[in-house]
Amino acid sequence: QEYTGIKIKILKWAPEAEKYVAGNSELEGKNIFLVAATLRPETMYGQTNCYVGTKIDYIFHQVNETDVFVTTHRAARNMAFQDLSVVPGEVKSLGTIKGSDIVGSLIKAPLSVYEQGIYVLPMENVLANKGTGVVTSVPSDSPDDYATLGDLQKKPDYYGINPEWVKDYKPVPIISTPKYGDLTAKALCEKMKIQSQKDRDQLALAKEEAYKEGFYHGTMIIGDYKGKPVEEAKPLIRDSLIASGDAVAYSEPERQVMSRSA
Ligand code: ZZB
Repeated sequence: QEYTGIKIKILKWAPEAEKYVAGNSELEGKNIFLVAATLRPETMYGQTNCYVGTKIDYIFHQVNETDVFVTTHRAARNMAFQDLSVVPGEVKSLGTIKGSDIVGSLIKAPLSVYEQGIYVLPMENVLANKGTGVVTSVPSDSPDDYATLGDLQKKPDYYGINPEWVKDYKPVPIISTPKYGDLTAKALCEKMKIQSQKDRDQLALAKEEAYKEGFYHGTMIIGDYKGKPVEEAKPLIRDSLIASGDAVAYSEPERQVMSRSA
């Protein structure tokens, strides 16, 4: 699986994370990024937040002289063999943190129209054994992200979040498809009567359909490749994110990827 690892900057850590980072001398002066693995780099304009699993352990690992990535340990190990470790073939851990301690951090995601910053939020279905365990959220085009953001907006107390972290964040029209208009995920969730992130089976179907429709029939309606088919824009946006230093290539051995049906 060939992912794009999106480098998300920290503008302000949540209190627990702040305490941890401030007390860790190895992290001092380093550029720390949450790294989200995506298959849809062309959707990065529409990022409204980023999800972590509250019970997942993340590690701070040093990828070069200046940069530290926050991912699952499993992703760090894969990255160590892909030129993404200061010690080739080895993970250089500078510490660990629980997802729940990162929730509420204010971050800056490359290309997102929400330039003032977006928040790290909890998602129930983040898989620890896929990607980096950090999932960037594009509710306009990802049904899972749309359903989860809806849950958080409807029941902030239940999910233990501050309503301010979700209140002003709406799905952004970024891709137009003939079947579903310019908010594909919203249209699909409504059509399939998906109420929440707990509707796993329906969400798996909606995701499949959103992928297909977006990739084969989508047109960019925002950004440098506005007017171009998604199929053409996708590799161009990926290359430009990597060239600007805002993303890295990250691939994952097939056998490690948990399949949808597993
Ligand atoms: C942004 C995005 C925008 C994504 C979109 C999808 C869509 P797949 O297809 O099953 O391999 N993801 C990445 N890592 C995880 C994880 N650990 N746990 C749960 N979800 C994860 O899944 C790849 C996609 O699943 C990734 O691409 C990421 O969300 C999420 F408009 O990144 B994506 C129709 C999908 N649209």
